[in-house]
Amino acid sequence: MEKSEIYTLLALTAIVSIAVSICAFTFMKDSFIGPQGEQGIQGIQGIQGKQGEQGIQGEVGSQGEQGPPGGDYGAYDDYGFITNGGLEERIEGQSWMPIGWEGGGHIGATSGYKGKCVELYVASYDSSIEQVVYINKDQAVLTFWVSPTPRTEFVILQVFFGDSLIYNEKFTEFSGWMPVALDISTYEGIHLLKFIVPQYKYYESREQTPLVSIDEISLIG
Ligand SMILES: [Ca+2]
Repeated sequence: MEKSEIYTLLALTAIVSIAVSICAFTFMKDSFIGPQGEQGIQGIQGIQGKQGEQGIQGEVGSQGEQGPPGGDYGAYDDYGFITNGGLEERIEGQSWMPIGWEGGGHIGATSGYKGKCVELYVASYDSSIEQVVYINKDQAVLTFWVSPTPRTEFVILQVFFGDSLIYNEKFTEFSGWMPVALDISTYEGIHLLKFIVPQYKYYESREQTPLVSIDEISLIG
């Protein structure tokens, strides 16, 4: 054999050997591992929605009518036959006693229905305010505002006109300002008008004492 023929034979042998190896590998691979699936195509992203149109703004309302002027309150306002029925000004040196009134007991003052008001507290003694009124009629109407604060107890408010008990109310729940109107049969002359929170014999001093607030006392004939 010539030298060139030996080279050719060797080359052919190598080629056949490689081909056989590739075939064998491919055969084994196909025999044991399935073909890999194709990757899916990614979906198309949706189109973004349009923003809605802005609503039309409503028309501007017309301006309301002006309210009635505020009531007068302050020093020495007399409500009918009552002196200082608003309980506004205090007697100097007696911080809680309004001018025109007398009384005693456990009395306070705070913001009222209008301006200031008087507070009558429950105690082991009466808390009261009173005023002598002159009436030139035989019929009269007493009006006032009341706000009870019984706390966890109760609180009683009584109103005397002379010797007559004309109002007697036991409050067991707090209330904001409530109006009270009482018709009074009377006669011309002087009379004692008295607001009283009676003593409570079982009273024990507490942090939060029950009380009744009174404001804007008016007596007209
Ligand atoms: Ca007042």
